[in-house]
Amino acid sequence: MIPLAERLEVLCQTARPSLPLEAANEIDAALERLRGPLRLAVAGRVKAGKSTLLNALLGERLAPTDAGERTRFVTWYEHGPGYQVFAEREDGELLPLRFERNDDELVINESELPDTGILRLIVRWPTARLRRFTLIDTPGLGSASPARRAAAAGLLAAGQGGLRAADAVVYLMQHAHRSDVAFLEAFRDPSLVDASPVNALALLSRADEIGGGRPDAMESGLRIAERYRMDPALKGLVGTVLPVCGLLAESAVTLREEEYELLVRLSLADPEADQALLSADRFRSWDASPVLPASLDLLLDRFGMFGLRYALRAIAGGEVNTSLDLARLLLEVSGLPALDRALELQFGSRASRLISYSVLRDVTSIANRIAADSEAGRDLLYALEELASSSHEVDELRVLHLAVTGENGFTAQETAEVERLASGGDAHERLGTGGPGGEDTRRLAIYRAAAWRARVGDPLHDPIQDYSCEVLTRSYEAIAAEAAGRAST
Ligand SMILES: Nc1nc2c(ncn2[C@@H]2O[C@H](COP(=O)(O)OP(=O)(O)OP(=O)(O)O)[C@@H](O)[C@H]2O)c(=O)[nH]1
Ligand SMILES: [Mg+2]
Repeated sequence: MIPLAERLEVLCQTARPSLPLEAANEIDAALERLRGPLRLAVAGRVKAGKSTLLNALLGERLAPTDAGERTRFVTWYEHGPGYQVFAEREDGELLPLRFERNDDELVINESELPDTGILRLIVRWPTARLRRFTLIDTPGLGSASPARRAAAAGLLAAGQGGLRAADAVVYLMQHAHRSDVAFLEAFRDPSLVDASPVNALALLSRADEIGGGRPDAMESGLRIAERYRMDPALKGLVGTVLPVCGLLAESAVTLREEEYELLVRLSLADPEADQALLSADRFRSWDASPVLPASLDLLLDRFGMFGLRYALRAIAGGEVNTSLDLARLLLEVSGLPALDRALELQFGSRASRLISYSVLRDVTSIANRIAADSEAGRDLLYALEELASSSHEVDELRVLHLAVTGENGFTAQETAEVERLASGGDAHERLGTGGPGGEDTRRLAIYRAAAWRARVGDPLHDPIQDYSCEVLTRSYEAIAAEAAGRAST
């Protein structure tokens, strides 16, 4: 089966010479994305902890964070060979911006930029993480500033010229406010997988603050996230819900030796430390503390009350003996490793499909715009619509969506089977067998195809169930055909 990305490129290249130049250039830019990494947006309400989490994912403090409303512009963190920062104006011009590193933090000179007329900031950085994902930070939804509100909503919904900018989204929620769900609904495309469990996941953010930062805050976070996972409203919108403490994750991945030493000194001040840790105010005004007041402020900013209590207990109890030990422990409790695994499973493994699909949508939207005035545009639009309806990769994503949302009534085991099939892996990965196995692969695929085919036309089925069974039959038939082809060469 020819991959969707390839068919899309051939189709666009064929149409290109007859298209208006501007549209042809836009299409070229959209196709360029097929060769780049997945674009993952971090979204959520103001102060949900988006930029802090993004830094944790990056392993560096590049995104500005603050207790007050901070992120002004949609900001793209892309992999680059060197260090560069630009502002992209709405007319497409790139303005280089000055920046510096201050105490490990990236400080961009953005104060002179106007609130309007700037499409986004682009930070190019040689961070390994960005090879896999381009990360997009967004101003808070519900921001007091209309320009920031529009920027955040525009990125995730229609965006410039109807293009969606992100291939996948991580949505941070502190609580499941009604407006959170309404927001997710707003950028869900019922006809396909747009903001569906296939390309969105939700985080219960700042989970350490649950119950005032008690020692069991993260366990409570796990339980609440589990409840959200079962919530019918969220189930149809996001693949999973995980608790995360971005602050601890960020501190863990950027922990400095001096910070560890300050914590060790505090841990020796028992029992005063226990008293000081009763509240943030007490901690800040801890007169007889063994460290300077400015250091207390710094530690509180970096770790929060839960993190301080957790770290001091671990140090005092001899559980950790080095800054590296502490970083590992904080990272584990922050929930970041679980998030990393979910990102890989949900987005990483099917990145090429998610990208191809969102490029297909972008190009279709360009063709749609020019169709009224250009015959070649109209022809391209028809060809793209035909491609969307005949692409097996798109069909598999659709079935995945139907399975994960429970709309086709699949069991958990069948849903896991669809998840495997819709991954971008090898035949044996898609079949769930241990390794490449020539004849075995073919036989197993034929057997599974037959099992799904037998279910097509079941009188108790609705059309969605029949469609799902047909698509899976074709998936296995294609795997069998490919295995047969390999065996005969
Ligand atoms: N306790 C705790 N505080 C956090 C956490 N994540 C972020 N914060 C703090 O919350 C404040 C806001 O964090 P940001 O990362 O700037 O939040 P944001 O969502 O990017 O905010 P805007 O860009 O203004 O919408 C900062 O003071 C962070 O230190 C967390 O997991 N736990
Ligand atoms: Mg921010």
